Amino acid sequence: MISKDYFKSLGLAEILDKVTAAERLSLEDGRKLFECPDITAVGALASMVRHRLHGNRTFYVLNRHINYTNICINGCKFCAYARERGEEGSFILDREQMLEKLRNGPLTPREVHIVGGCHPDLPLSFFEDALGAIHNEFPDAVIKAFTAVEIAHFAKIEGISTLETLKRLKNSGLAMLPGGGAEIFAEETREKICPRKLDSKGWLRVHEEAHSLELSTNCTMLFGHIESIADRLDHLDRLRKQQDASGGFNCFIPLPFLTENSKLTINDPLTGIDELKAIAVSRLMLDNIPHIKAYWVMLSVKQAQTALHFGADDFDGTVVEEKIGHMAGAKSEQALTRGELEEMIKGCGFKPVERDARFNEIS
Ligand code: V47
Ligand code: SF4
Repeated sequence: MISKDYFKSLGLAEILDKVTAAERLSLEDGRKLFECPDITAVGALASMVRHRLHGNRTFYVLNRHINYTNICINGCKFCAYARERGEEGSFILDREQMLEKLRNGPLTPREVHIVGGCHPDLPLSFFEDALGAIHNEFPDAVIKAFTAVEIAHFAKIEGISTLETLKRLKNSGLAMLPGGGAEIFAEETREKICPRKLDSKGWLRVHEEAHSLELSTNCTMLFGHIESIADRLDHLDRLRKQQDASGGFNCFIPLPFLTENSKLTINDPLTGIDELKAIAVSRLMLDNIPHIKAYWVMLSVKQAQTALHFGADDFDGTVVEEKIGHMAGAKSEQALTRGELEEMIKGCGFKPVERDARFNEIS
């Protein structure tokens, strides 16, 4: 237990008081936390919040990722996954191929996570058809599909609004949106790393619309590239404000930038300590988002385990087949079994709890 005097010596006494009283932290508080030289003090504060919300429980889900295409018109600088149409290594999975992956996988997933690049001309009917078939054959699996960026792209191709696009996909079985595509909201930085992508306001608007249709969503932040600490805090603040307004974010996923095969060169790659601090500060700033995910694919399994002591409460899932992080150099496994997830969670002193995609506990 770290003493109050020690927090005081680090300039964090006021923040300790606010965290104890469950009061909202200011952006200035966030800056102090990022500047604090003692990561264990920041982690202890985040752990207080994590324990208040979830006790000793750490969640996991039996899920499966499906990436339906890597053909993408956006050309984000950091992305090692996307290819141009006709380029070697480009692919598209049709409805049957997606179904085959689900039929032949090692488990019956409770959550199917479907995302892909922004393909130049796949029509909305292609996705309605695929979701409808998956929903029909796997009615117990929650379909979490398409980032806000893809939703806005489908809407543009179809010449309809993003709200209408969401409604049509919901009618075909869409239950949740994943959190990808948020990257970093600060306009100047976003313009440098993903100039063609849906802008920040658009990303937040699509999530607001999803929330209005009672589709819950996740949110992310890509960090450790060229963004500043102020950019990170601004990002967390915009998410917190959106959550105050529309309330449908379930889980925040901090994504450390993986540098391999990326056109974005950076001077200061993240250390493990930087990653843990960003996770802890996210837990502390996002007082209105229930869950923080330690996404083992991007963090590595060992770092994800450590993150559970720095504010994270969800270990994500079995995943089965992941391409976005692995094409960018992720050294983590492709898949984990239920047994491995449970052992890893127990191994760091937490109680594993299986959840569904909406974080309902499965008994
Ligand atoms: O939007 C792309 C990121 C995201 C790299 O909602 C990279 O439950 C690191 O959003 N290094 C996709 N990150 C992944 C994602 C996600 C993952 C797991 C669960 C959920 C959820 C969402 O991956 C992209 C982008 O921000 N990304 N390239 C890279 N080189
Ligand atoms: Fe396309 Fe997504 Fe890669 Fe950007 S991050 S180039 S939108 S696949």
